[in-house]
Amino acid sequence: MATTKVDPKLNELSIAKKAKNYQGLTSQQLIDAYRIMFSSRRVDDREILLKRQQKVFFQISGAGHEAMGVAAALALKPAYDWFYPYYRDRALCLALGATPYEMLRGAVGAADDPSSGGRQMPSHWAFKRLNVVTQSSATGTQILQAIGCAEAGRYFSRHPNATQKAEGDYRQFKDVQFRGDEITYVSLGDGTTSEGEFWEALNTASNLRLPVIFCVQDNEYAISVPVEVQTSGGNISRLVSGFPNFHFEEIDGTDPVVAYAALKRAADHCRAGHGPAFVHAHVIRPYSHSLSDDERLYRPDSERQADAARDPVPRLQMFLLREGILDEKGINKIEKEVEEQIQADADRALAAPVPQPETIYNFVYSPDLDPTAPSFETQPAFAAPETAADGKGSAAQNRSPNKTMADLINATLRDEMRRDERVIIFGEDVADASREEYLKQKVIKGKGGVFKLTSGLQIAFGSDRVFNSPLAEANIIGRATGMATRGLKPVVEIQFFDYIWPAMMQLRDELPIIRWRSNNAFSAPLVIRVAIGGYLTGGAIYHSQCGESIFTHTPGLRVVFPSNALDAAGLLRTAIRCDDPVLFLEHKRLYRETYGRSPYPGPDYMVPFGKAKVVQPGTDLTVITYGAVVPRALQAAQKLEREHHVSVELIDLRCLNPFDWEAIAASVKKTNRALIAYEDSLSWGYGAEIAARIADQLFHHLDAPVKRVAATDTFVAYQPILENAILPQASDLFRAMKELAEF
Ligand SMILES: Cc1ncc(C[n+]2csc(CCOP(=O)(O)OP(=O)(O)O)c2C)c(N)n1
Ligand SMILES: [Mg+2]
Repeated sequence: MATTKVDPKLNELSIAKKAKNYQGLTSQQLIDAYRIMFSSRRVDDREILLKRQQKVFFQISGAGHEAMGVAAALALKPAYDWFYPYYRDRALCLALGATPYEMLRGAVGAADDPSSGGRQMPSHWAFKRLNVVTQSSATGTQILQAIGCAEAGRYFSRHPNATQKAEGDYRQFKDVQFRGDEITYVSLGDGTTSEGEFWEALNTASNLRLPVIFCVQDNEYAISVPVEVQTSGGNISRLVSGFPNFHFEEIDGTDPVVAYAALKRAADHCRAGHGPAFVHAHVIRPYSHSLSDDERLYRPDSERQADAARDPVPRLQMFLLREGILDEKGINKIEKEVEEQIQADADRALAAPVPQPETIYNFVYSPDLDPTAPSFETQPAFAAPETAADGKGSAAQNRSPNKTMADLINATLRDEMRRDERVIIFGEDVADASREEYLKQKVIKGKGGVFKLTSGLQIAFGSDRVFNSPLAEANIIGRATGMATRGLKPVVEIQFFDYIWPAMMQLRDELPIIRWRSNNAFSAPLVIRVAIGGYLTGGAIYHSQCGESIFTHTPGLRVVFPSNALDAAGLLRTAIRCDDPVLFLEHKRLYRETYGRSPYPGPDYMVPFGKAKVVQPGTDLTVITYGAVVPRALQAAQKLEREHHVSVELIDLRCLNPFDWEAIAASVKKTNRALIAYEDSLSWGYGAEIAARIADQLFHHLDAPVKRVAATDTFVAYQPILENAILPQASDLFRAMKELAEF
C-alpha cells in the first residue's frame, strides 16, 4: 500500500481548522451524542406510551440525565472499564453499546431481556458484554460493590496467576478479565448520598486510592424530597470535599461538552493511579420520578419551567445548530431515523417471547456446580503431613487427634489460600497486624481475629490477601460482593452474628440474588464466616444471638452450621470451592470445645452440602438438630438410653440450606417420633419449617405430635442463671425426649 509522508503536526492543524474541537470532542462525536440522547428520550417516551396502553408494567425515565450518560461513555472505555450505573443511566447504556431494542425487551419483560430475562423492572441495567453489572432497586447498594470491583481489578494486576482457570471448583465457570488500568464508574442520585453505604464507599475509595468515579446526578429531588432535606447545606460537594486523594468536579450536567471535559479529567486522574474522582453533576428531572409519581403535587409550574429551560436534549440541538455542525435538515433526519427505529423496535419487543413459568427456579443457585454432588465428598487423609504455606507448621502438632474446630478452620483457610490465589480474607481484626512493619521487625506476634481463627494467615500470605476492613459490616459484604462478581473468592468474616445487621441490605437484596436477577449473567460466589451463638456464660444479648432462619429464608444463599471440627473443615472447603454464596456459621462455644475434636484431615477433605450425619443411630425417636445443641442432645440421649432404655436416633443437619430431607424422612419413618432442637428462640425459628414438613409429608408415619425444644422467645441474658434458663439445656432436651418417647 502506498503511503504519503505527512508531518503529523501539520495534519492535526489542518483537521482542527476544518473541524472545531469541543473540549476534545469532534463535531461527529457531538452529532452521535445527540443521536443517543434523543434516542434515550424517545425510548422513555415510547415506554410511557406503552405503559399507558398497559403493554409494559413499569417505567423509569432517564430524562434530564442524558448528557451525563453520553459524556461518561465518551470519557471512559466501553467493555474495558466497569460500570455500576443506576436507573437514570439509559443514555449511558445506549452510548456504551446497548440498543433500544434490548431496553424495550426489558420493558415488556421478554424472556431474552439481556438485563434480567423479565425478572427485574425496566431500567435495571445489566449488559455482561459491556461490563455493565447487574443493579437492584435498592438505592445505594451498588456503590460498595463498585469499590470491590475496583479492588479486584487492582488485585488481578498484582496477582496475574490468580486469573487462571481451574477444573473442579468455581473457577471452572468464572472467567476473569482485567486490564490493569481500568476504571470503575458508579452513579447515584442526590437523595442516595444520604445512605450510609455511600459514605462507607467514599471512605474506602479514598483510603485505598481506588480508580473509581463517583458520579452524583443531582436533580434536586429524591421522589418528592428536595435536596436541602437530604444534604446538610444542600450541596453534597461541600460535604465530601475533605476526603483525601479525590479529584472533585461540580458541573452543569445538562451540557455534554462540559460534562465530557469534567469526566475526562476525572478519568485521567483515576487511570493515572492517583485515586478516585467525584463528579457532582447538576441535572434536571423533566418527568416525574416514575410513572407512579405526579410531581405537580410537590413542584410548582415555575420550578418545572426553569428546569425545562435547561433540558439537555433541546440544549444540544440548539448548540449543534448554532455551531453550524448540523442544520435543521440534518437534525430532522436523525430524529426521523430514531423515531422509525424505535417504533420498529417496540413492535418487535412486543412480539418477543415471554419467559415460561417453569423457569422460575433457574439460577437461584449455580447451574454448573452442585455442592451436594458426590464430587464434594472425599475421605479424610488423617496421616497427611502439615501443609502450611509458610512451611513452618509442626507436623507433629497437626497429627494430634485433638485439633479444635478453631484449629481446623484455620488450617482449611491456609490450605485453600495456598491452593487458590483468588482467595482473599478480610474483615474486622482478621489481620495479624495492619502495621505490618511490627510483624517484620518481629516485635509482635500478631492477632489474627478476635477468636484467632485467621491467625498467621497475613504473615503467611501477605497483606494484600489478608487485611483488616473498617468497622463497617456493609462495607465488608458490599466490597466482597463486587470482588466476587469479578472472579475473586473473598472469604470474609463477620466478627459476631449479633452485628451482621448493618450488612443486611447487601445480604438480603444483593448478594444472594445477583445470579437470579441477572438471569445467570453475573454471580458472586463467596464465603461469609460468622461467629454465632451463646452458651458463653456472660455472652449476654449482643454476643449470643443465633437467627439462622432469617438467612435460610433468603433464596440464593447457602447456609452451613457445623457442630464439630472435622465437619467444619470439610464444609468450609466445600464452601470455598463452590459456586454459590455461602453463609458459614461457626459456633463460638464450639471453637475450642473438647467435644468433636479431630486430627487434621488433609488439604482436600470435603463434606458435601445438604448431607446430614447420624451422630447416633436409634429406633425409638428421632432428634433433629445442629450446632451447639448437638453435644447437648447427645448427652441427653445417652442418659435416656442409660436410665430408661430409650433408643434415640440423633441427626446433625450440618447444613441448613440445602438440608437433608431424605435423612430426616428415613429416620422418622423408622422411629415414628420427631423432636427438633435448636438454639435460637422458639417461635418462627428454623425448626418450625422442619416440623411443618414432617407434619405435612410424614403425617401417616407419626405416632406422636412433632415437638420442638429451643430457646425462650427472648434475647439471651447476661447473668448465667438467666442464660441457662433461656437457652435449651441438656436437661430440657432430656425431658422433651422422655415425654415424646412416652407419648
Ligand atoms: C434503600 C431504598 N430506599 C427507598 C427506595 C425507594 N426509592 C426509589 S428511588 C428513590 C429516590 C432516589 O432519589 P435520588 O437518589 O435523588 O435519585 P433520582 O431518582 O432523583 O435520580 C426512593 C426513595 C429505594 N428504592 N431504596
Ligand atoms: Mg434525585
